[in-house]
Amino acid sequence: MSKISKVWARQIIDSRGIPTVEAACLLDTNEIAVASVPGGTSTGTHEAVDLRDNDPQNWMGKGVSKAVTNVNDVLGPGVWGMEVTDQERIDARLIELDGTKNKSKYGANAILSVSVAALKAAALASKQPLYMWVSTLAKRAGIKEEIRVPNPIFNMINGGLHGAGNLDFQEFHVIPATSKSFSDSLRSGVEIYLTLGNDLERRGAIHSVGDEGGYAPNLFTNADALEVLYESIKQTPYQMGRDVFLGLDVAASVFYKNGTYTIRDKSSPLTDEGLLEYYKYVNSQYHLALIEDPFHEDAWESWKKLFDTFQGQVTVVGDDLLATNMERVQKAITEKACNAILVKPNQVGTITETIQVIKTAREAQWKIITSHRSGETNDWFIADFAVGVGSDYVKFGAPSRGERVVKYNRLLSIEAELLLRSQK
Ligand code: 2PG
Ligand code: MG
Repeated sequence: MSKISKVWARQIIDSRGIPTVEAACLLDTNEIAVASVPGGTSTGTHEAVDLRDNDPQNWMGKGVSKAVTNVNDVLGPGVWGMEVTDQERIDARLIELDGTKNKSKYGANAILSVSVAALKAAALASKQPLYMWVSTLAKRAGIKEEIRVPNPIFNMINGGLHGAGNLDFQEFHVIPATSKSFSDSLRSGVEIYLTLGNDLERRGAIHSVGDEGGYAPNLFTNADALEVLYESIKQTPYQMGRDVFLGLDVAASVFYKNGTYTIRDKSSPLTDEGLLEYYKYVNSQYHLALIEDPFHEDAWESWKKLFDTFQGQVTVVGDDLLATNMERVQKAITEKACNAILVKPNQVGTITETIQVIKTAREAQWKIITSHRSGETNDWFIADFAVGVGSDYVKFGAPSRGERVVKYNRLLSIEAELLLRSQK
């Protein structure tokens, strides 16, 4: 038995230089765990509130000193003395203290920092690797999946709000076949990433990398990005449709305005029907394995139509649509709007609520994709979390940039550790 004796927070910066919250949880047994929270750019309107100071004189309005104070003055003292392995009670206490539906009083960033710091401290207290402790909690919640190292989804080209401003779609993915081990998948991801870099350089299109480590090239249309990716893969030993597949996170809410979608590939703005036709064309050319956020976050009818059209062929992933929110997940299950969820703990604000959402999605036979945010720190917690809840996939960006690589490398280390344990 270990009790929380103190929790405190501070402001640090994320991979884009934007402030974020880091919290520490000290136990009466003297163990201490530190956790920091990520931040998004293409944040859905249905996400829990990421509390910012909004003071233009400081940190360009992006400071989190209020969230830090909320941890130090209210949330931390609120969980002092609690048994650290009682994550469900700790999270229930945090939710109760905040008291709002969208965590707007103290901030989901403040609340999640405490929730994750407690989770990490509990793993130390129970003398288990973090992924095993997460698995214990997942089982406790009724999730049946065993621990597994998920398949990576690599974001090779960054567009939308994460790129250089000349591609509308946010992410162009390469997804290794699920039959591969994680280490083999990582190797193919890296080889394709480096080949793509050389190819873009040869075409005179390279423009450094975007927020998530994928290239942010000078290309003319979204279809061009898919074509370049396709051509690069052909130069590697990996066969498209057998060893690797393509995917898209369109993040369509970002370019949806006044009822239409404006993309470079078309001379005039598209209606929802027009955009669906365009996706059908793209799929006929590139055989997408998945498509995330194809329409804006409240276009339920269009989502249903697309899901119906692509059923069995393309995995349809809800990110902004679902916002890791139980009510929206339940609605999407009933309405048959998608069959996979992008899981981001900071969209909801506590570990317990995130696990409950995963359980509900699993019961509907959805695929689980555990995800980073575009603004990350070097905290690799999300890798252990993904393994512990038995995710099918992880989306941690390109195999480049420290804050992305630290998570992929953690998965390598877990893969090796699990092998060692199985041979004992
Ligand atoms: C997304 C995420 C992560 P952001 O849309 O899937 O890739 O981006 O963190 O900016 O919301
Ligand atoms: Mg997304």
